[in-house]
Amino acid sequence: MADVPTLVEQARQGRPRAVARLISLVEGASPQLREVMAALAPLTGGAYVVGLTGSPGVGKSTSTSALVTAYRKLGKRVGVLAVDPSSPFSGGALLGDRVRMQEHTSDPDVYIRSMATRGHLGGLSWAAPQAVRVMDAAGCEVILVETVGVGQSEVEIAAQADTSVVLLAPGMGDGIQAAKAGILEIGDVFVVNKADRDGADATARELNHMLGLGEARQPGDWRPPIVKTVAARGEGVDEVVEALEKHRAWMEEHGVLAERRRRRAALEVEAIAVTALRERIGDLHGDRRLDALAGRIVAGELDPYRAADELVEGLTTAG
Ligand SMILES: Nc1nc2c(ncn2[C@@H]2O[C@H](COP(=O)(O)OP(=O)(O)O)[C@@H](O)[C@H]2O)c(=O)[nH]1
Ligand SMILES: [Mg+2]
Repeated sequence: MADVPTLVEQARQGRPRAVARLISLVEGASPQLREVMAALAPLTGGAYVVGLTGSPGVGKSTSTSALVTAYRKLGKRVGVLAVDPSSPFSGGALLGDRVRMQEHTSDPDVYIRSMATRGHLGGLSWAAPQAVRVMDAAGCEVILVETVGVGQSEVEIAAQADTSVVLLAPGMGDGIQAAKAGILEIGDVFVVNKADRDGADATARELNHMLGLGEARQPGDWRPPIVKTVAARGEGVDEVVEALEKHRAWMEEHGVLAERRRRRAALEVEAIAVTALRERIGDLHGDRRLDALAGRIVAGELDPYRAADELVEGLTTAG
């Protein structure tokens, strides 16, 4: 068993090993998580959380690393969470990320963590926000969350970041894909990376066109900027930081930041509650209650909706 009060105190002082231990407790869904989160709650809320999403290979890790460099120049303490929804923990993609992050691994003011979510019930939805909380409590002023934009995950990242950055690159057919995936709606800042390659201008133009076709904007609404970068050489990265800071200022001015954080907290609670309920339903498989309900459905005495109601009532009252 971990000594939670000591770990929390050390994390609060910014000790990397304590931060790492606490995130391991998150990842392992430790029974001590409740104690950890209770202790961390009053220490959180100071971090600005930026999500980076985009297709594999677009340059998210390279951009993240370049953003770390830029924020370190500004003297900020930075957290990086690379969430991979598909690969196992020691997967190749994460190995590549580790290489790209190498220059920061000896910096005591940078916390880097890769997190695989495959095999977690509810996936990214509950684990990543708790890891973000740990980094937040450890005094990270900026937390960069990298994830692949597949399926639901870009929606999830939008829910858990203060600002969402969507990355595209020329020649990846990203324009059309982006529109299909609904990725245009979630981007607060768009980055066309690999601007050293042919087609970057065309991609930016196409994107600009598609953004312009969206719903009519009110004066004062946020118009997502498009920034061209060569992340591999750090070019354009200061402009990305500038766009992020502008978006953050705009959100604060319009009450959007507080609103997003409330929505994020609500989703966090929901994810934890749903996971807990699912676990209890799972427990019931070896239980006579579900079996008895199933028997009554087969016998025509009960319909499945009524049975589900009874099951849920049983779950929430049985404690
Ligand atoms: N030409 C070019 N290559 C880049 C640039 N940024 C990243 N890359 C390369 O693209 C590949 C994928 O980058 P990575 O950051 O791992 O992408 P991720 O899968 O989105 O995290 C790597 O080989 C990078 O070196 C860039 O600005 N220009
Ligand atoms: Mg990556």
